[in-house]
Amino acid sequence: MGRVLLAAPRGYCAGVERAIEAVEEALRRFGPPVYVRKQIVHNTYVVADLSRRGAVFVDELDEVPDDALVVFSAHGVSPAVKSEAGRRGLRTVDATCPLVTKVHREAARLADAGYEIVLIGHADHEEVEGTLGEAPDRIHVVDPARPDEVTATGAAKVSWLSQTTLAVDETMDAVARLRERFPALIDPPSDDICYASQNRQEAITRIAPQCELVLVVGSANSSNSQRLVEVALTAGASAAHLVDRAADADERWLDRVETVGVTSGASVPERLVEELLDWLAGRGYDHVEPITLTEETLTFSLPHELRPTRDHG
Ligand code: 0CG
Ligand code: SF4
Repeated sequence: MGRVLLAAPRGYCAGVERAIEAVEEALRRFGPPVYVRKQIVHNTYVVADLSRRGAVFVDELDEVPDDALVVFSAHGVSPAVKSEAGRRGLRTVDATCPLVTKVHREAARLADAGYEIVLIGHADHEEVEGTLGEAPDRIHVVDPARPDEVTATGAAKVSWLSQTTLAVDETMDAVARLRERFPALIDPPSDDICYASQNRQEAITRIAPQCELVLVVGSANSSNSQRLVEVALTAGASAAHLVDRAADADERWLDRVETVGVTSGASVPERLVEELLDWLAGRGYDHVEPITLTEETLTFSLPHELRPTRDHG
């Protein structure tokens, strides 16, 4: 009766694969407990699963005992957190996504070169807190939806950077507004919005106009997942919702719906998508058409602290 358009790429990105693998490898190698500062990735299922296996998630380093091992999450940490860990002599594994680290380096480089930096992003997100920590006196965080609220810098040299998981179109609109305010605004040498965010947004954009309903699997605090809901609506879906699990979906959403678009955020295990597809099949949406925009092949090697040590024997 109904059909499902299943977007690809969806689900795990290279940074999430690596971060989860880092916690698993630390558990294998050192045994529990392995402390993790913040959620390793923003997915309630992943966090619950790793907790069951011996990971202990904490908000701040003061909750980590002195002799413990602590993993920094994929979203990155400010230099102050790293110094604190160093000062306490904690053993650390840095699972920050290399694409987030790239933004940190760029922020530090621009600040050293005397730039003021407008960081487009959500101030309460861990990634933005971490990047801001690279040069708190020189970075001004502005919400992508409200670029006019940027605090005037007055500096001759102004550049911009962004959170990696923003909506591409909204961010470019924000940059255009900023340029009106700061005509000398310098673009960063490369995009900060990562390949995974861009690909997932493009894939759902392709499908959304044909859908009366789009369901995005992802947790409420996952920035890239939230953006997929917004992008689907902008692209023409009649309705779009974020669901952590199939159990959160509401049958009333299916009223007069013929085509459902399905995708998932970069931190979402595929089994949660399968669970949602089962839920839909049970309600007559059993014809699933995969729509693949592009194949992703990028992988990142484990954090260096966990790479196999050379056998000197
Ligand atoms: O999309 P954000 O930055 O909130 O993170 P999430 O953990 O959901 O996925 C990518 C990463 C890291
Ligand atoms: Fe890295 Fe992008 Fe994945 Fe974030 S969403 S972990 S920046 S690849």
